Amino acid sequence: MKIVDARVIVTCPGRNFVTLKIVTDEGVTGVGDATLNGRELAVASYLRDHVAPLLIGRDPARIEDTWQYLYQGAYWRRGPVTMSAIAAVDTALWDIKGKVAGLPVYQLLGGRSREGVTVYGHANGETVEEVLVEVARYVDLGYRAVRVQCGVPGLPKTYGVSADKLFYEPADAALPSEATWSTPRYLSHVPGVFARVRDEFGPTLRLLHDVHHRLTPIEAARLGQSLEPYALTWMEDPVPADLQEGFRLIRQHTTTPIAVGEVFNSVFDAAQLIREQLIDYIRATVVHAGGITHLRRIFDLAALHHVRSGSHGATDLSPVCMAAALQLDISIPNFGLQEYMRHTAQTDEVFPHGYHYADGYLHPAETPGLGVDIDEEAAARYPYAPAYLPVNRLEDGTVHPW
Ligand code: CS2
Ligand code: MG
Repeated sequence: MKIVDARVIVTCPGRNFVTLKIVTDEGVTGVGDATLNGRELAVASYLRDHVAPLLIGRDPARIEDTWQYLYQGAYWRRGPVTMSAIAAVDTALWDIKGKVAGLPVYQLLGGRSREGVTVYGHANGETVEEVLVEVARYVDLGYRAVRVQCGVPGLPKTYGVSADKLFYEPADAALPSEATWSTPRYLSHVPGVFARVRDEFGPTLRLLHDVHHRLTPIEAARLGQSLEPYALTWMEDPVPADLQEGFRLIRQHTTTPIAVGEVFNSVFDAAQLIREQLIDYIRATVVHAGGITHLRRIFDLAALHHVRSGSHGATDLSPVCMAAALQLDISIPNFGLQEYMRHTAQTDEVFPHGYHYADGYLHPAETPGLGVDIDEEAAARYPYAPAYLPVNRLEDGTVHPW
């Protein structure tokens, strides 16, 4: 079998997605997600101009060899653009391998380790009262884990808090919008929100919170301490993770578990965090961390160090990424949680998929391969539209990590 075509499809059914479709001479096809939020066309060009020509004529069965060829052969290693492009190729090749074998990809990864993939949804509101209503909505839908984000009094708009419920889109403008941040206002407000949520929903509902990298290590340590009575499952992205040893300071002060990794693209972004057991959950995902092949390597390293998975699953991770993530989630020994932000009906129309939600779990498709495809005719009806994540500033105007 040989690869005869590798098409890059850019579509915007409510938000932008970049998808690679690999076609073989025997008619078997595979898909891979290549979406990099706000930088979509850079990956599309990388794939179209620099990767697709190298794939033609290759044997699609050689997944590991193709990964190494693209990673080592480029000379320029790592980085989100490169690793998203490699991820798309890798994911599409696993899809093809599954179809050729007549098995869902998870069977090729060692088979099931669990009955379903526990997911968490986003309950967010401007006020605590709104948050409580949103948490109840997820509990009613059967969710066992809920991420809680609340507006901060005195700040006009908080990232991760939106008017739309069940679905929302953080990339909200054709040029970046701006949000304002105040650490003192935030730190004084958040513990009270979790006190109310615990009070209302009891001790067993798993609660999570995303800090979006906005604190320094000592501020994060204080937040972690102040949240200890409410027994969070995790505090996410407490600080930017460029300085991995920064997490030591947080760790020395709090037992609130830490999750990080949605912007990671290589095992080397996480190696120190994992080896020193500075985190509890690694949130890298298929599309941004080099595909199934490389993410499995990260999860294996994590398994040796008591770190569990908690893959990113916001709306910018397409149904193709979600389908691939579920194949890994169901098979690895150290699965923790999977984020699940629902897609719009238009997105679901463009990406027909066989995975489904039931009673707090996602279940991967049982069909051969990943169990997802792209409807190219539907995709063509939604042309690319520039959209960026907001930029965050302190009250004095200083640009601040979002
Ligand atoms: C968030 C996302 O889902 C999350 O955990 O951090 O909203 C994230 O900011 C976006 O997916 C970035 O593309
Ligand atoms: Mg996050």
